[in-house]
Amino acid sequence: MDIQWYPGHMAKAKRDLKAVLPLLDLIIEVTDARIPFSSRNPDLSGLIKKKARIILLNKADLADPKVTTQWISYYRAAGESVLPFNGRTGEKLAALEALIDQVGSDKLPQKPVWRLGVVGVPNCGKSSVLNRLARRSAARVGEKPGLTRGRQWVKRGNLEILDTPGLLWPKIADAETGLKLAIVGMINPENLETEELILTFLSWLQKNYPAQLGHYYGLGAEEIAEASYPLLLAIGKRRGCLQKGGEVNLLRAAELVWNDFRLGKLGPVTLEKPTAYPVSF
Ligand SMILES: Nc1nc2c(ncn2[C@@H]2O[C@H](COP(=O)(O)OP(=O)(O)OP(=O)(O)O)[C@@H](O)[C@H]2O)c(=O)[nH]1
Ligand SMILES: [Mg+2]
Repeated sequence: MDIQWYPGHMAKAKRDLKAVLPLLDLIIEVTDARIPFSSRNPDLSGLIKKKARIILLNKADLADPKVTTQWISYYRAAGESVLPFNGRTGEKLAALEALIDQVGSDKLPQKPVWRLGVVGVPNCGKSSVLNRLARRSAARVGEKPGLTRGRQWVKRGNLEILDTPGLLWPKIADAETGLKLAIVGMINPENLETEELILTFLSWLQKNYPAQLGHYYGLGAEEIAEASYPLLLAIGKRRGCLQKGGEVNLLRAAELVWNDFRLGKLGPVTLEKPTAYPVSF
């Protein structure tokens, strides 16, 4: 099921989170490294107050490593503990455990057991991170946002880890944020045509990642310099997204690009930088 973020859902997520926060000593805030700003919930800091926190830039394998480095500096400068992570492979798990140890020893020296909560917006990889830490498939992982229901504690050494409810609601402050959340698959906005979404995204990629885009689809500089509509037609034609009569099926072409992006085939892409935030599409 896809979450539409109506006020009712938001209120419920907030209620659930408020109910579990007193149980927790340490928070792992999972974000999507491709949209480190838009995948955070600005209300969280106020809710967790001075609790120990680690910010994970998850799905770092899909993000532009140069920009990830900028985000790490940005968060460190703000006094946060931050780490890039891959919830799918568990790469950097040892670094995460070391960071948990460091933050825990620092902030919770007198506690024998640290109760840790994994929180984040839909589909950012909370369950994947939990399973890595627990070293077993304790929580269900899936493509669809909002998959995890109910509360789960998992024990591991001196850690007790809570999977959910750790669902945060994305703050969709403007249309651009909505587009970014939709592109990475975090929300499924109604009234947004796939073709329109991907045309907007393509023109952003043309400006920001032209070489990667050209390389993956085998397009020349001239094609990349076209408007996004003829570019999408060119991609569709090249990839055989055709309908009866040999014309390009634009929806299929858009879905192909979207899928390629989500699988990381277009190469690492980050949609927002700490320096020039907000990035314009
Ligand atoms: N490439 C990549 N995919 C990841 C990573 N972490 C998680 N995923 C994938 O992202 C999707 C969502 O992961 P989950 O762990 O289910 O995310 P969640 O935050 O628990 O999702 P909900 O419970 O539905 O809100 C799955 O298809 C995962 O395999 C990562 O670091 N890299
Ligand atoms: Mg989950």
